[in-house]
Amino acid sequence: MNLEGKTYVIMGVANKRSLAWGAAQALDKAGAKIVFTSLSERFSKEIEKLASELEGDHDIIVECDVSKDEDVERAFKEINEKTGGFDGVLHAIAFANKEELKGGYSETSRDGFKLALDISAYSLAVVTKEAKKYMNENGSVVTLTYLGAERAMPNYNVMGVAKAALEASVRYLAFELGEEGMRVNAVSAGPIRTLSSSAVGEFKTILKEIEERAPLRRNVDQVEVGNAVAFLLSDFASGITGEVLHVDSGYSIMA
Ligand code: N5H
Repeated sequence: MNLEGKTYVIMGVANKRSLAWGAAQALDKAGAKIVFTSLSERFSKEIEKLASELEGDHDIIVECDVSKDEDVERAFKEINEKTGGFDGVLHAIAFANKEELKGGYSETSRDGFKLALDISAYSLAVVTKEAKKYMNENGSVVTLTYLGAERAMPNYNVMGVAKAALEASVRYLAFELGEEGMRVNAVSAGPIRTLSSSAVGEFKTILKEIEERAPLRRNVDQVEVGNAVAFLLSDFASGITGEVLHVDSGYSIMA
């Protein structure tokens, strides 16, 4: 895949295990230019260090807190000024309070629900609103989701509800942006050990079940998710919008 001359915005790299980092590697390999957004200076430092290992020169890091409308507005304005327009955005951002990722869903607090839905689902709408002002023709937005949006899974709880809202948002945004030739899709990744999954107690059991039951009998990794993200961001996927593409060794087809 050759993406020379293309520029993509990646939101949500926390460290080298991040799925967003898998996407950065795929885009870099294809020759694209990457702009990173980071929540705070702490993450900016980590991204700077990681980006220096890539082949291309990706020196633009813009701080962006998706919980604040004016921050998203400023960040995309700044990205546009620095790049002169871009071809797509990867939204790889989610958050839920730890206490709500265990036990029963009925125990979810009102504030915890609001927070999870705000950061994990609403943020895609505001990011898309600001990004579409500056995206080039055929621009593409991609987000990350998980099977817990479609099925009830132990402990995923409010995140499952947030991902269901995120997947519905993908469809509504795809309908809206389609008129301008822009696309919106999601990649539903199989479980992968990352900073956000590091606190999950039963993670080993979840990975083992995929090895036993998924058609490919193995787990997927960041690079495989990153390659699928790069495909959806690219013109190779020009006929695909509003879609949720599973990159999960086929696990989701199984009864
Ligand atoms: C069924 C499962 C296992 C249980 C649920 C895990 C859910 C994880 C997603 C959220 C986004 C994780 C999260 O917000 C953790 C935070 O409470 C604490 N962590 C942090 O604050 C770190 C420092 C920052 C960087 O993290 C964030 N998010 O900002 C699902 C798993 C099998 C698959 C999985 C892990 C799915 C997923 O959505 O990530």
